[in-house]
Amino acid sequence: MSERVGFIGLGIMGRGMARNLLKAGFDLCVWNRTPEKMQPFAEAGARTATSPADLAAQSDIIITCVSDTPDVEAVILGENGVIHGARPGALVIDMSTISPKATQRIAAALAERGIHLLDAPISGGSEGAERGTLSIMVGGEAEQVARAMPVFQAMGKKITHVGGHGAGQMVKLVNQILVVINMLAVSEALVFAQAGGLDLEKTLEAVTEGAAGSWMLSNRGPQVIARDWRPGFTIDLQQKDLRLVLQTADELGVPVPTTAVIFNLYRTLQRAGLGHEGNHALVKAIER
Ligand code: NA7
Repeated sequence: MSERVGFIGLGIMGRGMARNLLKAGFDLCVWNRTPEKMQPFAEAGARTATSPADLAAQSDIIITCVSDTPDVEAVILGENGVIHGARPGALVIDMSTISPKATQRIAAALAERGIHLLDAPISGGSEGAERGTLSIMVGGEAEQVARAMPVFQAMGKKITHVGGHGAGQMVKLVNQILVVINMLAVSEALVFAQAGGLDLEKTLEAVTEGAAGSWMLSNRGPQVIARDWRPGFTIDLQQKDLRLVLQTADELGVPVPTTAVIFNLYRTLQRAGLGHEGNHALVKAIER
């Protein structure tokens, strides 16, 4: 019999991932801070919990997908957190993007109770979450990665075990450096094209299949042209990830000059009240 799965955090990413677990036939329990978001899952056959501890008491594998480091600490280690309901031998999988160092601290706190942790942050945007095609970068013990594989396969396409606790988060930060520099490239190129009087759709058509092609250009380029700022991933969360990159780079003593510039461009947009828009609204920082 497959293990019972609990899912905490039904946001833009979490809702698609949890839905794919249901579709794959997992016995699923959900909890979300704003309870209304649990309603569609209850209607689709999931159980609902009254707190993270209550969810953990009903689950063998507990997945968290919430915003930032303090939020993961709250739902796992806080009052009514997962740690107060999970049994020894349970597996917690954190799929949020948070600090690699905090991940190691959470793993140690859980290990004292005999509870396992994997860090398994994701890439692929809301589209990837809905289609079950996420890239999942996993840190933790090999035995637990093997245990989690059926769950990962219901949500993702490319699943890579990259090292011990926190290594998944480190690889996710590498991913985010690549994402934002690609985003800046798309932004700069499209502003330049528009200033030059080009037909933007034709321009995209001409360059997408060549050496300049990228996921960002194919998926976000058309959205930028349509000035559709609905988020696959919000500026606020992108900013959070870049803060994690800058903090970690500082600890490692390594320069990340372009990422630092983009961090500040996103800050400009947050100050203009655009933090809820998609990360492809970066183009607005160049247009201004
Ligand atoms: P969203 O759409 O902003 O959703 C965030 C989710 O996290 C949402 O369910 C929130 O509950 C939940 N959340 C946030 N803070 C808390 C606290 N303190 N306690 C409980 N629940 C909380 O983010 P995404 O789905 O795009 O991304 C989630 C993670 O994956 C993030 O780390 C990304 O970088 C990658 P709410 O509905 O607001 O009550």
